[in-house]
Amino acid sequence: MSQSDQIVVALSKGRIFKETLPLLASVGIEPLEDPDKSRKLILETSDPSVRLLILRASDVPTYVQHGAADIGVAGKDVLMEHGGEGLFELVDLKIAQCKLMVAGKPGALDRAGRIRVATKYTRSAESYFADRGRQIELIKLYGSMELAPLVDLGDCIVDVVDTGNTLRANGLEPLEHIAEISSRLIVNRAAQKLKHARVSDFVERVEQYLEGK
Ligand code: PRT
Ligand code: MG
Repeated sequence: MSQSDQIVVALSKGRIFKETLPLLASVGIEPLEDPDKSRKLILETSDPSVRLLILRASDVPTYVQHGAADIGVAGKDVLMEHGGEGLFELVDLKIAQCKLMVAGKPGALDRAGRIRVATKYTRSAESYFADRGRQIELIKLYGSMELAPLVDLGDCIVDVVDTGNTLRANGLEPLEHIAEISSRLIVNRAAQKLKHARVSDFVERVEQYLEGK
């Protein structure tokens, strides 16, 4: 098999992997192992020309940008932070849907002066508050953002919210809506040209599956 027939797809474990499985199955691709059971980070599939890389969600755009993967599935939240260099965002897969929100204790934003914002979404938070002319101080976190306001690390957080149960369980509430989020099919810019036939076949089959849903 020549290089241009091979295709590497980058995914993250958890919800994106689970929700991408039916989509891959529809284009005839089944992983030969379950990433939640296997420790392998490269999974062969039922299609000998397709391999899956199992990555941290926020690393997917980086692997695709640099061509370590040809195709990837990443949340719009992750893509907004990455910036999209070196890749095309081709299809809205409408999976792993949620909302990017400002959240905090009730009334957390009703204060004069700088707001302290704890988040891993620093780029999105910066541009959201800048657009509204609100001065902020960013506190960079890598996870469990819901904890921060409880111990006065920041006035509010910027995080993705699905059911809102995690906010509620911690006495927080959604305060402002930043963006609707879903996962996107992304493609390395060079692969789009050099592996055109293989990549566009994959993308078209995914689009057909989505249209038929
Ligand atoms: O876990 P890790 O640090 O490796 O990365 P990750 O958390 O970004 O990965 P993962 O697999 O949890 O999420 C992958 C993608 O799924 C995200 O980039 C989003 O695009 C999307 N997504 C959809 C979500 C959620 N729904 C979601 N609910 N990502 C995270 N959450 C979190 C939420 O922040 C809260 O802490 O899940 C928790 C439960 O949410 P509630 O609102 O239902 O309580
Ligand atoms: Mg997570």
